[in-house]
Amino acid sequence: MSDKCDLGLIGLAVMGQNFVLNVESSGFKVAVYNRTSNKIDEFMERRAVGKNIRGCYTLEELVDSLIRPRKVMLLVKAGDPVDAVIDSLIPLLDREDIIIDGGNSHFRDTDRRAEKLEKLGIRYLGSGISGGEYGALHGPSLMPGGDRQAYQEIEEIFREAAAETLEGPCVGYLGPGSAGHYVKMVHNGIEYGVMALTAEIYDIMRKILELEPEVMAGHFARWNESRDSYLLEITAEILRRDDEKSEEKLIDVILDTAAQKGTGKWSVQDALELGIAVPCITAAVNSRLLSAVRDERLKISRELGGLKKDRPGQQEKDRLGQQEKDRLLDSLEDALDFGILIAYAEGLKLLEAASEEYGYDLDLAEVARIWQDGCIIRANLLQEIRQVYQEEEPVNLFFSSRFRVETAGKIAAVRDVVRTAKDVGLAIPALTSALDYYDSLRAEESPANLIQAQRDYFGAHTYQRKDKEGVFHTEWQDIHNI
Ligand code: NBP
Repeated sequence: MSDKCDLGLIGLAVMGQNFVLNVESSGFKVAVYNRTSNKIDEFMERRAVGKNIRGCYTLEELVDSLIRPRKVMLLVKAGDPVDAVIDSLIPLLDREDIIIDGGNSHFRDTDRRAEKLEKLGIRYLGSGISGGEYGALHGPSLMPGGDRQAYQEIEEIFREAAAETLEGPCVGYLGPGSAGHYVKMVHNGIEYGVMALTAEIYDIMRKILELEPEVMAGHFARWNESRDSYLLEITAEILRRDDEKSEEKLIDVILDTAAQKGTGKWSVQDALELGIAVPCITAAVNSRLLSAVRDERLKISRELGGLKKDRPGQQEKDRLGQQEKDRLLDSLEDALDFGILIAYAEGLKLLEAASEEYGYDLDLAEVARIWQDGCIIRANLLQEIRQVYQEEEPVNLFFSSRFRVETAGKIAAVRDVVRTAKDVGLAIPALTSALDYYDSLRAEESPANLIQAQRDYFGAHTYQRKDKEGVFHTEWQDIHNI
């Protein structure tokens, strides 16, 4: 038997280390390399001890230790590091060898790299990986795209490493070029949406319902019994956790500013490029931006902050009674379901448009299947979403035969939650945007007739009419006689 390795892995940070151990545990031999060599020592002396893993201290050594055609996977920081590693690998690789970028690369970078490598005869795959540290080790959701033949050659490794559901491993070839990284980007966009919605529901629970974290945790955990959503599950766990450094709950001592690495923003940017509205996801990105300007918020809130501060005397008067609180709590459950469905609907609409524009030829039922386990947005809901796309081509996910009636049935509760929050001045942008998305799409008439007229008024952009074909212009004012 050859002592050569099945896979070479570059980048021994959180994802790399765990993914290597996962692949090795499935019976493959892996060679590893990291730019900073003490991380190789550390890994080899601790987590890799006794395993079929070879530590390599140069890229030459790594490449020489691989079975041909060589399969080299990168799990390094997205951006310039990926180009730097690829440039160092090029002189060492032969035609037909395969490079797999498993990081969160921007899809346009993936297309650029694939094009460059194709000219050299090196095959390229861009693969999204979701599931964080735990998923990388125990089974992530893998979203590969690029050279189809190359995928077939690494398929066995990916299938063994991926999370497993009754419908098979959470991996599948998604399409050419940057299809895999695009799907991962949108996965993260949806993730932003679901996280923002969950945070807004938590905010209502603490500021309007005045619940303790432990009690909120109980509600999230109960709601999650039938939903099996990873993000709801961890929300309940987070809310229960005591702080080790104080007497408080940990959630109460964590600073209220959220960072972001880019995939949410990229989803919104490309949605705008493609002319696809993703308001709930956009609101989630904006929420993080607004949370980050803490100094500005603190200054303004000193004068204007606090629920109902702009309506003095109302605070006590309008405090909800127990019955109203119970009703609101029930509404929150429906509102969260609704918001989450809209976040998925927006993401899937974006994928539909991108598939068309970039020629990915995505199978949305397969995308939903791959997201069913291993990833951050996994939830039972994805089984239903998968069935929708197996059975029909819905004009919108929320309007599919499976979700249409159910969604309409939740709307009164959503309006109740939005109204209550707005009334006391609590910002819930993701849920409000989700509701606006729904209301915009169910409106027979939009107010864009006025916008057409305004554009024609100041810019002679012309307008279309309801009653006649063609384009029209009105001389709204006689500019020569003003
Ligand atoms: P990081 O994104 O923190 O990257 C650290 C790794 O990149 C280290 O191995 C580092 O080597 C290497 N690196 C850098 Br930085 N610059 C380099 C260069 N110029 N040449 C070679 N190597 C370089 O690691 P991560 O959190 O494990 O994530 C890896 C990828 O997976 C990223 O694209 C990330 O966005 C994506 N991802 C992460 C998660 C997660 O939960 N963390 C989840 C899903 C996807 P060094 O040790 O020498 O500095």
